[in-house]
Amino acid sequence: MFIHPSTDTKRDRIPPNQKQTTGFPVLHYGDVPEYTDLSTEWSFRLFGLVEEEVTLTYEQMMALPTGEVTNDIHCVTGWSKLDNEWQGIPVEEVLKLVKIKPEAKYVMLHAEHGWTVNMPLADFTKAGNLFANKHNGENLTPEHGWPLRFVIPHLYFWKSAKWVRGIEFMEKDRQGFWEKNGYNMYGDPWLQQRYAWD
Ligand SMILES: Nc1nc2c(c(=O)[nH]1)N[C@H]1C(S)=C(S)[C@@H](COP(=O)(O)O)O[C@H]1N2
Ligand SMILES: [Mo]
Repeated sequence: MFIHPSTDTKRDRIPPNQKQTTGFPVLHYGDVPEYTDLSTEWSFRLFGLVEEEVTLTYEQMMALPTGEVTNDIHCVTGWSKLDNEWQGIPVEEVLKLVKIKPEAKYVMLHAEHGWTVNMPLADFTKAGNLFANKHNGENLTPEHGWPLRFVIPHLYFWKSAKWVRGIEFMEKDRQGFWEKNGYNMYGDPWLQQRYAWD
């Protein structure tokens, strides 16, 4: 469960230069993936700096223990959406399947169509982060990331990869898709780390 230190009033939960919305805007680059059979068209790969790589089928991924997290979404384009309930597989459950090498300090999440996003390993492994298949009790819709999206509550929402298909463990930080296009390597909404120079 993610609880931000300043949850006393809603106003204190909106970072600088953000506006609250009650809708759920859809934002991404490229096409929404379509699947006819997840058992043959989908897999989840853990690779890079691990002792042994692992590839899970959809069935194997969905058989892992589940958890929940509540967060406030802060999109770098300026909208915030409070009190989102996510259900899915906690990162810690997925990480039990591999032995991460000590030199690994960053991860790159790989999503459908080659889309990527980077973050420090220490942020990725924070309690509360999960691979979600449900939002507010309903299955994710295709445009919001079905069948599986990452959710990292403490960073801008672009770090929450939709249609996620794998985790790469890395020694050095590398830019993901939006980071190559000028977004910040880290993305703390409270520090307004929107662009590379922030
Ligand atoms: N695979 C993928 N995930 C992505 C993106 C993307 O382009 N591709 N965009 C990010 C951005 S910029 C935002 S703001 C959120 C939007 O999620 P939503 O459409 O569910 O609101 O998804 C993030 N995850
Ligand atoms: Mo975004």
